[in-house]
Formats: sequence, structure tokens, C-alpha cells
Amino acid sequence: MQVTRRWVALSGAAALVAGCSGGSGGSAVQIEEPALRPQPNPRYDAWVESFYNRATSRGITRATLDAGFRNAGYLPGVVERDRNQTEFSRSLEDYLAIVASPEKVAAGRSNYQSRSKLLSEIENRYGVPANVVTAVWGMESNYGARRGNIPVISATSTLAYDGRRGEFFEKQLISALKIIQRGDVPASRLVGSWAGAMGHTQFIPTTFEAYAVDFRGDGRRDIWSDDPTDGLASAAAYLAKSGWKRGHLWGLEVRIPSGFNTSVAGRGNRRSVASWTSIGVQNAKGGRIPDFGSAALLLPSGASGPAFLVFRNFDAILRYNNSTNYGIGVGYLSDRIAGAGPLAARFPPDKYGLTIRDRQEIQSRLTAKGFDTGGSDGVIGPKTEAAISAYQSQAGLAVTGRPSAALLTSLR
Ligand SMILES: [Ca+2]
Repeated sequence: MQVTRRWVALSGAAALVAGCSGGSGGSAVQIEEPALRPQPNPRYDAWVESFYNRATSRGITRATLDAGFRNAGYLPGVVERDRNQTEFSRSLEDYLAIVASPEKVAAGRSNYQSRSKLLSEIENRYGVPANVVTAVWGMESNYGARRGNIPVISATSTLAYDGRRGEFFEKQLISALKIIQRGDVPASRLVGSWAGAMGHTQFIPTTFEAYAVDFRGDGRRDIWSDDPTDGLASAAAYLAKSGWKRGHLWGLEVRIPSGFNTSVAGRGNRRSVASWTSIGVQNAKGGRIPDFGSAALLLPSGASGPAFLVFRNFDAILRYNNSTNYGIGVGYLSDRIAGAGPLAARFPPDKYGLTIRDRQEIQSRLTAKGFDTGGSDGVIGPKTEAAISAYQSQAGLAVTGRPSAALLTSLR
């Protein structure tokens, strides 16, 4: 993870972790996990005292510091999460199955319609289409359902004190205090993820400072409220400042001819649309490829999987989170929200030689036999692996915890 990233840590991926932090947000939230309640720590207290001096020299008043730290404290659960972050990359197929699941698409369409007036006002002002803003909202906080309820002063001061990424989190802490000082939100409502990502669009404090907007001009930039107005406008403002071009697309799914030289794929190789079409790249859903300037060809699952041609607006999305999966996730979800169907191309079999349908069948058959896989989305996670192991053990098979064609046959 790069600390310079605007969406700290898991961002879009936060929505990928079942039961991840978050919650209903709002002001009177209950933190149930004991490790996420402040715990006595004299060394943390001493650190806070020394921090007071540094903060004062950065323009934070004593009154703001007192308000900010009144109910703040050391949160061991936050350090635990910071230590246990695992760097792994999901396949695009798994990623899209989660971030653009049928439920997420349905919820996106419903919000896109019910918020259409606000979203078109935002689109008019910043030039970012309503469906794209809605998709970012879905990726970041599941349309506001997972805004996070961990006090930001506690979380960022704990991580600044802890020191593994101390400098970065001290910057976040200073910014968080400035937010309180300016009166955007009272200290009691300054909540977010364990890593300090806040509100509907999970801005970290420094990003909030630089990009959040007060859309209706009521004097407060409130991305925490149940009302998503400022949150959605802030996401659009951020995309616009990141170079989003009004009227252009993020990209689209394309088809490549057989025998295509895949070495031309990758974000680093930009060509004109005419140049791509001259070597056989076609719109996957028929018709011509719209021309929004130079474009890169992405083949995230190799030559036999879905192909994408991405324009400059794709790079604007990546300013949020510099991950190709994230960019395609936002783009694809935004298309689905606006009414498009699923991808035209199928994904190739996974490393186990299984298609998503095979994996879904394994999950539903395990579930029917009483081994809980936590759903049948075709994504093999720890729950499915445990269910496979339990089944294998009961059936007298070698316990691998891994899906396979033989496992599927055995389940049938
Ligand atoms: Ca406002």
C-alpha cells in the first residue's frame, strides 16, 4: 500500500472484506469490538502530550486539541488491523464479482434513480456523470451503508503514536483536527474507517482538506451526514480536479482478433483509437469505438479474457486508487448502473481450471450439504476454503481446502 494514496489502505477493497469496519455511520454509534474502544496506555498519553506542542505550532488551537482528544484514546484494534493488512491481488473476475455483484448493481441503480436530481446538479457543476459518481459511492461505502464508525482522532493518533507509518498518520491527525477547528463537523461525528477514511466517499483527512466541497453553501463540508450531498459532490470535485473530461467515457470493453500481439497491452502504451482499430480492436458490443483521444488496451486476464480500451478519464479514476482493478471496477459498475448488461466476454478458467459457474456450483452444493460457504458468488475465500476442508474431511478425501474439478464431481 502506498501512503500517498488518497484512499488509504483497502478503499475499494474495504468493500471486499465481509464484515469489515464500517457500520451505519452517523453520530450515536456503538463500537462493539472491545479492541476498538479506547484503552489505557501511558506511553500513548505521553505521545499525545508531545504532539500537543507540534500541533500548536501548526496552527491548531488548544481548544481544538481539547475537543478532539476529549473522548479519544489508544485503540489496539486499529494497530492490529494495520499490522495484519495482507497484500494480495484478486483476479479481476473475483473483484468484479464482489464490487459489481447483482446486489451492488441493483442498489446502484436504485440510488441513481432516487438521487437523480442531486446527481444531475453535481454532473452539471463538475462534469462527472451521475452514474460514475454513483459507482464511486458504491465502491467506497456501499452507497453510504459503510461509512465507518471509528473515531478518526483516536484512529489516526493511535497509528501516529504506533509509528509504523507515523509520519503519514500524524499528517492525517493534523488535518483531522483542522476539520474540527474549521467547524465542518464536531469532534463527536468525526468518524471513519480504522485507517481514517471518512464518510460516503472515504476521504482521508488530507484529501478532505484539499478536495471536499460544500455543495449547497451552508458553511460546512459534511461528508458524514446521512444526506450524501456534500459527499457525492466532493467525489465529483475530486474526479474533476484529477482531470476528468466532461463528455468523455472512462473506457469500454473491446474485442481483440485471434493471434493478436498482446505485447501492445498495458497502461504505458497509448495509441489513437484509429491505430487500435487498424490492428483489429473492435467494440465488444458492436458499433464503432468512440474516440476520446489516446487510449490504452488492458488485458487483465490475458488474451482469452475480457479486453478494455481505456481513455484519459480512466487515469482520473486511478487518482482515487491506483489499481487497475479499481479503475475497471468503477467503470464497469458505472456502466451497469446506467443500464448496461454484463461483460460480453467470459473470463478464462481460474488457476484451478474452474470457471465461475463451476465455483458457484461448488459453493451451492457445499451449502446444500450443510457446509456454510457464506454465499455462492463464485469467489473462493476463507469461508469457502474452510467448508471445502470440512467436506473433504467428512468424505474421507485428502484435505486441501482447495476447489478442483474432482471436488465438483465428488459433490455431484
Ligand atoms: Ca454543506
